[in-house]
Amino acid sequence: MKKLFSLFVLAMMVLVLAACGGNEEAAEGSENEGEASGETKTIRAGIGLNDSHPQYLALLEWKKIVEEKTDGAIKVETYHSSQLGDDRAMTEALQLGSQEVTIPSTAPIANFVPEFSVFDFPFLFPNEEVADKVLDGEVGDKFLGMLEDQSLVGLAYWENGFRDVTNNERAIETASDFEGLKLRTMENDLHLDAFKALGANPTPMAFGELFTAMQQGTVDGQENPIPTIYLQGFYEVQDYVSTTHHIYSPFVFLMSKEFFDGLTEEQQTIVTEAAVEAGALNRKLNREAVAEYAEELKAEGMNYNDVTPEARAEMVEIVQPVLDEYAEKIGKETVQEVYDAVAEAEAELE
Ligand code: KDG
Repeated sequence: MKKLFSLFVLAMMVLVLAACGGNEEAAEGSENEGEASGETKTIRAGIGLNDSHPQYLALLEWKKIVEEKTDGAIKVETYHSSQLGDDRAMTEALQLGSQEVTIPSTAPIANFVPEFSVFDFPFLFPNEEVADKVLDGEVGDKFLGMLEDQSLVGLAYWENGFRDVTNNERAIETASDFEGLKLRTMENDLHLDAFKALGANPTPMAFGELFTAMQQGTVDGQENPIPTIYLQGFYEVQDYVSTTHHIYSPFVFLMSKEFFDGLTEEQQTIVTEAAVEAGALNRKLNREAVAEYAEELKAEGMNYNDVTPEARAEMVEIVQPVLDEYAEKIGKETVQEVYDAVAEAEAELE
């Protein structure tokens, strides 16, 4: 009898130890938790543009790479056309951990990290090649590092593109043509102040509300890159498009820091490298599209005019005091670092 009882106690001890060991494995942190339990991690990725835009096509490529390279350990759900909210709301959702990825322009990011406004300095980047060099280099990395204090991780820079003005009043030939225009801008104080200096009457608005505002005449116009103007059907509610090219607008591929930190090192490398690879596709598709979509806008009946370098130079002069004011706010050294990186990139590309 005694022997039987000892065997029973021994068996119970073995069972209890096995159960504790299993819990310890799962408790070592989410990186093992997932593997131990084999659960799939789900990424909710939302953007403001629609499903025909190069940004969304590149996001689908990112999804494909990540799901393949993680053998399905990570599943990506993609949402377009502000289905998960506007840029600011989606960025806040990443901070709260209720969404994992969004890819806003740098302009709304400046509401979280003010230094990002420097990338929206009018006429900062002379062309895409210089923008790529600066953003993908040391300076760009330094700015991505600033996101971590906001519970965000910046994985890569993508391309929104050179912004042009559309409106229903007149062609923008010179700076004086901005006078009195009710112009929608992104939610960024620098954009507002720069267009006020040009004589416009700017109003900040989430991207998802813009089409209706133009349709109802709440605003006379807006400014966005040609691919967005065409693919979002702005030609249906706008008469004039003028290639001011006043800002080169980067996107930043943002991930929730809480979610990123919960990935294994291998998964962190996969999502980051995939963001760079899909970003290259985004830039390629965006740049290939501009000339074609410009022709499409003319075919849709828009009055299309190219703004001359002289007119742009006049606009630069007018907005310069605004840039000097923001350089003080952001930090003159930080702004100078970006200017130096632009000059260095231009010299290297000559
Ligand atoms: O999701 C990206 C959009 O929000 C982007 O197009 C932002 O350029 C933008 C705008 O004008 O709001």
